[in-house]
Amino acid sequence: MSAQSSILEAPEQEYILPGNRLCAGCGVAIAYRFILKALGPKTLITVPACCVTILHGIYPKTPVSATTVNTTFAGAASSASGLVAGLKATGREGWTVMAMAGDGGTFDMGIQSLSGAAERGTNFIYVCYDNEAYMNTGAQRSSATPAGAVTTTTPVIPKEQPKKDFMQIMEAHHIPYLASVSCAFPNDVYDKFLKARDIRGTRFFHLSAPCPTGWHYPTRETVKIGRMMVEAGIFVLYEIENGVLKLTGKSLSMAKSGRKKPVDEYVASQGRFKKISPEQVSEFQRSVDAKWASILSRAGF
Ligand SMILES: Cc1ncc(C[n+]2csc(CCOP(=O)(O)OP(=O)(O)O)c2C)c(N)n1
Ligand code: SF4
Ligand SMILES: [Mg+2]
Repeated sequence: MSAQSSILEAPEQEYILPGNRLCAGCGVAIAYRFILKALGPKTLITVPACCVTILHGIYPKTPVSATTVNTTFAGAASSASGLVAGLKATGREGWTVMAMAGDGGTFDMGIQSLSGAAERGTNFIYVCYDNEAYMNTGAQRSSATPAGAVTTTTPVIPKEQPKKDFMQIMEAHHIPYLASVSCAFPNDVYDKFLKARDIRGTRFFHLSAPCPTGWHYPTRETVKIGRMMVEAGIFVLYEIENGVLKLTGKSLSMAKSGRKKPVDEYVASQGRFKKISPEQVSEFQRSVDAKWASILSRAGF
């Protein structure tokens, strides 16, 4: 990607009006605002059951000024496939179809419809916003929850299994564009969605979206926590276009400077890690370091 846009270069047009039902400090809303600015007015959205359904509100009132389908939990990609087919059948051109689903609705429940749509090369954007649990129903563990986190279904012994590497799964579908983005870096979000809008075929985004309610940190710290994730290499900002991986933004400057923070400060910043064992922290650091080294080597560092 060329030089990053300044946040001030994003259009003034807002597609999410002030006032919605998300928790204070929710990370999803920051990114969603810039996603919609990048995609523009000819965007059709489909949202399965998740916190973003709550943002969209109860029919007929909504703070989002884009036409949206509220679909079944596992059905985001099949619903998007139907929208794409409908546009084609009725001869409507120039529209972007986007599915906006949570980690539960993607890593777990929606994986089969997403895999099918990606294999067919369906012309749409799929966004998995990852708050690392089933938050809308009270923070149950998902396969995106990191090891060491307490959730309402791992309340005594924290989750033991590591987070699923979903980008690798999506890359195996050989789709033209995949990217990771964080709500703490909205200019990176804006630039990547602007680029993805004009690519044809299945485009996949993994969006890191810290959640004060489920991660147990003060609502004012969402951006700080999101930045910590990137600065420790826990969440790496990159894009893969036709198989070529490029680091972007903060992750690119970290690779150039050779500086990466340890995971300790991140772990200590959230109540969900209050029962993590020293062995789990060491394993967390080891797996982050291994992944960082492998991404750096792929990016030519
Ligand atoms: C088949 C089915 N099972 C369970 C539910 C209940 N349900 C609604 S939202 C949700 C959690 C969604 O988690 P995720 O996709 O991670 O999104 P988040 O709530 O974290 O934004 C669940 C379990 C449902 N709507 N449909
Ligand atoms: S539970 Fe988390 S992701 Fe859901 S609205 Fe609240 S802060 Fe946002
Ligand atoms: Mg979730």
